[in-house]
Amino acid sequence: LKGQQDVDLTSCDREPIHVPGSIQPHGAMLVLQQGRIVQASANTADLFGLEVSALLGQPLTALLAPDVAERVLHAERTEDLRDNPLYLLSARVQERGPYDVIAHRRGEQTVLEFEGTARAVSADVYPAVKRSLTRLSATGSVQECCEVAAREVQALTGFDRVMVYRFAEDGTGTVVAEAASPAMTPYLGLRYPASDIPRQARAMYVKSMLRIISDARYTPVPMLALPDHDAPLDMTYSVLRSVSPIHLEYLANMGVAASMSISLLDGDQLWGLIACHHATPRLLPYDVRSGCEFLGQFLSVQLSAKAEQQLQTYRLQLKSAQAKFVELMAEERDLVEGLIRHDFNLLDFVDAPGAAICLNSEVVLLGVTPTRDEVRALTEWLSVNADAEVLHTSGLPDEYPPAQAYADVASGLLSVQISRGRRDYVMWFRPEELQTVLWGGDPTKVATPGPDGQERLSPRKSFAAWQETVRGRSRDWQQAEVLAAQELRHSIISVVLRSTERVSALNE
Ligand code: BLA
Repeated sequence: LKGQQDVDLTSCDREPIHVPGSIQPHGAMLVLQQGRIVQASANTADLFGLEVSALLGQPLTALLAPDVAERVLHAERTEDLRDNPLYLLSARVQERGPYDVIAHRRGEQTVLEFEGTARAVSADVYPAVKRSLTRLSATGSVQECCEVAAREVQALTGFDRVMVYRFAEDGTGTVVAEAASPAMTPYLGLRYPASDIPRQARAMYVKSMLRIISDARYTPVPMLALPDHDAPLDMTYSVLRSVSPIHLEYLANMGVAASMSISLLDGDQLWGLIACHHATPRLLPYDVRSGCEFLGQFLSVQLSAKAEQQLQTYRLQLKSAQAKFVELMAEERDLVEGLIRHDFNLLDFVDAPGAAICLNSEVVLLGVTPTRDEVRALTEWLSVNADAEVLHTSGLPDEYPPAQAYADVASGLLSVQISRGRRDYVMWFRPEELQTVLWGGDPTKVATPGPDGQERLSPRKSFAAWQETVRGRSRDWQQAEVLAAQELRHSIISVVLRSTERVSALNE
């Protein structure tokens, strides 16, 4: 534990958060091996009135009544507790409790966790979750699904704030939906750097779906062990795992006393989290958490299905847009006119705020673009340096330094080559993403001091680093967009060919 307190911010990705050697104090932990207690948390005296020294090396009956102990051992023999914490039973220990006993297996060992919680809500959990699932199934888009999920989780748990936090490819995350009590400052739409949830934490959250910090100001309780059994326990699947002190400091800086998060997966990738905050300490009973975990799994499946549907719809939309262009170009007998003159134009084709058509030494601009001369210079560079029929980049200034001057409007380029020799191109531009993002860690704001009085941890520092990495970068082009551009190229070329045939026929 001591070593962990010394962790500094530069080694965030390396902090071994799965083996903290301690737990949160709202429960107690026992580790069994071959029926004997080989590790126990130091707080058993507080919870059960039994010193750890009286438990280590003893059979489970030293703590639990024989019939209760037998139920635990039976479950160990018969149920699949591997990597999967399961609610086992509610038990009294030495006339105290009742406690929720939650068990899972790690290799040779069985981990038992005792939580003392009010179970009054228990009977309502199942119908409430069922209602939530019905509402989630009735949603249309990914966005709507996230909004409903935030509301439902808030209703199930009573947290002050429930957010759906979605990861981008670069690991940054955005609050895409939020249900919060009116007293909370809204976080909706804000974006946070990747380092706020380091890599090993994300990897762990793919394996275990839910974590709760019931009081972010807690003092961790160390695990004690028999001499030959003191290898630190891997707590990936434990419900009482003591969390990173760095993260606790982060929560304190945010004014959050209790936090819970549920993993949202797309296949085996972490798509996002449902993140919950409470201004005061809060412990949810295990069965409510289980209900939330189930809801998270259901939501994950819904999100993947809806994202796939939306992609299909976008593909169809791109296809019909392309068909429409072919029609317009044929009608106009003039390619450029066909591409720009109508209400429906190039800017509706792929999602970009600017486009340019360079044909027969003319440059036509649409929307937000670099200047005509800049575009002309760009076509010269393309004709010399790019031999691909379709070129796409989300970091143009890196590849073509003159673009640094207009990175704000064209950090991203999707370019279709009609004729390389004549420098005929159709292109779309995307702005630098930095310009379009609302940052949660606003670098211009004064930071709140951490618990030790110093501003040691804040999203602002990682923000500065991120800002450097995304300068001159735009949102990525989707594969469907690149393919659509490729197909549009074929249509344009066939129209160009037809019109040259017409021209040469006239000249003959
Ligand atoms: C974990 N960081 C987390 C978690 C969240 C965030 C949701 C999951 C744990 C939980 O459920 O509380 C981040 N929380 C956010 C963000 C919002 C939010 C972005 O509400 C936005 C609204 N954190 C840092 C830095 C480091 C860091 C700089 O900001 C490291 C140098 C570490 N965050 C960190 C670690 C964990 C974490 C180590 C894992 C905690 C654990 O599970 O042990």
